[in-house]
Parts: sequence; C-alpha cells; structure tokens
Amino acid sequence: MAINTEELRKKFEERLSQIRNTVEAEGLRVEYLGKKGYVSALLADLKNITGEEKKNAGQIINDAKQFIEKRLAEKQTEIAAAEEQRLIDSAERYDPSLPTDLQLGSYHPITLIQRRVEDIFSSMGFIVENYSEIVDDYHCFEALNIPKHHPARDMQDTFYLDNGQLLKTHTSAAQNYIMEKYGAPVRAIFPGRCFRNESTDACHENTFFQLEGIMIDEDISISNLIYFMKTMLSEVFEQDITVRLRPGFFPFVEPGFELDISCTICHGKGCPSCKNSGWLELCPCGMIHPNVLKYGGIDPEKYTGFAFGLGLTRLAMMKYGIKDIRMLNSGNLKALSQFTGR
Ligand code: FA5
Repeated sequence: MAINTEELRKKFEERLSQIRNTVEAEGLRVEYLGKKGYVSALLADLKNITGEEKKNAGQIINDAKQFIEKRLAEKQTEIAAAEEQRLIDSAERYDPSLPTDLQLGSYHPITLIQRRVEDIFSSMGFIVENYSEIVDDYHCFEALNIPKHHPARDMQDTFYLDNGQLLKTHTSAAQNYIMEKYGAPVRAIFPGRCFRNESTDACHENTFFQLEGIMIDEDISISNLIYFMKTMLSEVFEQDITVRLRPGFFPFVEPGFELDISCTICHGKGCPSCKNSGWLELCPCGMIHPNVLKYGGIDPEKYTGFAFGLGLTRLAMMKYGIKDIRMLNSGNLKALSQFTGR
C-alpha cells in the first residue's frame, strides 16, 4: 500500500491560508496533528504494511508532519506580527519625547491603611460595603436618632446641595441602609469619605475618611465591642499602643464611648498633631440605640449590636507618623511617598 501525502499537504495549505487568528490556528493543528487528526490516522495505517515499504511510508508521513508543524509555526509568527501591528495602529499617539525615567506611583497612605483594616475585619467575618458620598437628611441624621434641630447636628455642619441632599458628614449615614439591606444578624464595615464645614488644623480636615462598622446579633455586648476594637488596633499597629475609653455622647448609641489613642507623634507629651493634649480622638463607638435598630427594621427586643466610627485619616497619621493631616490631601507626591516606601 503506497502512502501519498501530496493531497494532505495541499488541503492543509488551503486551510492554512484561511486562518486569521491563534484560536483558528490551534484548531487546525488539532485537526491535523492531534490524537485523532489526519497524521495520526496515516500513522495508524502503517500497521497494515511491512518491511522496506513500511520504512518508506513512515518517512513520508514524518516529513508531512514536520512540514505541517513548520507551516503552523510560520503562521503563528505571522498572526502575532499582524496583531502587534493592529495594536500599534489603534494605539493612542504618544509623545516619544516624554522622559523615560518617570518614577512609579504608590498607593496613598489612606488606601494602604483602609485595605489593612478591611483585611482585618474581613478575616473576622465582616462584609465590606460601599455607600454614596451624597446622602439625604434622613440617612445622615434622622435614622440615627438625630431629629431636625437636635443640637448634635451642630457638630457636623456640612455642604448642602440645591436639591436638599448633602455631602455625608460621617459614615454612620450608611447604618440604616446596611440594616435594611441585610437585616440581623449582620457584621459589616463601610469605609467612606466624609465632609464637614470645618476649620482645618493639624488634626482636622474638611474632607477626611472614616471606616464604620456594625455588628448586630442576639446577645452582643460591650465586651464584644472592646474585643473587636482591641484586635483591630493591635493588628494595625503591630506594637504596643496606649488607648483610653471614656464616655462619649452620640444620639445613635447608648451607651457611647470615645476611644482615644495616645499620640504616636509626641508619645503623649502634647504637640500640634494632638492639639497639645497627648491624645487623639480616633474611634468613637457604642451600643446601637434601640431606636436606630427599629428604624433599620431590626427588632431591638431580640437583637443588640455595637457600632464604631473609626477616623481612618487620623489612623493613617498615627500609623505612619504624619504630623499634619492636611498633608494627606495635599497631593504632594514627594511628601506622601515618604510614608509608602517609594
Ligand atoms: C462620628 O462621626 C460618629 N458617626 C462616630 C460613631 C460611629 C460614634 C458609630 C458611635 C458609633 P466624630 O464626629 O467624633 O463621630 O468622628 C469620628 C472620628 O472621625 C473622630 O474620632 C476622628 O477620628 C474622625 N474625624 C472627625 N472629624 C474629623 C475631621 N474634621 N478631620 C479628621 N478626622 C475627623
């Protein structure tokens, strides 16, 4: 039985000329060189012949196989070159005179600290939620037990839009949304940018970040709150830091606490970064007020929970030793890069 691969090569060439991309090229390779391909079928036929004839036929098939492999490789190179050209043709024009020694960027200290805190809470079963920067009065205040004309609003004067909405003054504005969305039990954190009509100084900005957290379940107590606060701070700082917990008033928690950190810039001695007090208010917290649970559709007879509002921007200051909070919004790459290792 004589083996002839002329027809096979001709058909292959015909098919090859129609190939336009790597996927089609791979398909053709499988069709010809795959286990069930034409070449394998020819090789299987060898068992029907013997001796010199078998040797010759084997050689012919091998030649054909090598020919196909070579032509496929050439086609792949051709496709890659065409693809590159296509990208070059479609690419935006660039200025070849731009300097080539541009420094790589780095993450902002707040992004770094936010990711760290998110990782810590995620590992403890908290979900991470996003919330809008523009909110309504109900979510920012009323659903948090702060009715109109309540004096607590004075502390959080903000920027109002013409349509009555406002730039959120605190991440607590998302509490009601999270409660309605998930019901109880729930563990969630929600970082976000906050805005306040505020005179700025070394530890106050008009635009800053907080990271809020709530945990609601049956039998949640202050001990749970303290445990999570301690865990978060020791994981963030990875060294001993001094904190203090004192009573604090927020209409949406009862009881409420102020959690202060001993200033890491002056080590508690007093400096402009901590308004010379040696302490910085960092993470107020408390047990969620029953009214707030009720507004969120959660039965306060059955469930209790804690909430905290971590000052993320201040945490970045304390973690990286940033003396003046205003530097964080300054866009000064040279200054910022000191804290992020680039
Ligand atoms: C609040 O915003 C409450 N929503 C926090 C809260 C949540 C209390 C849940 C209880 C339960 P306060 O206004 O104190 O509270 O802000 C919280 C933290 O945000 C402060 O401790 C501080 O770390 C940070 N912060 C507040 N104002 C500024 C500011 N102007 N600049 C930088 N950081 C600020």
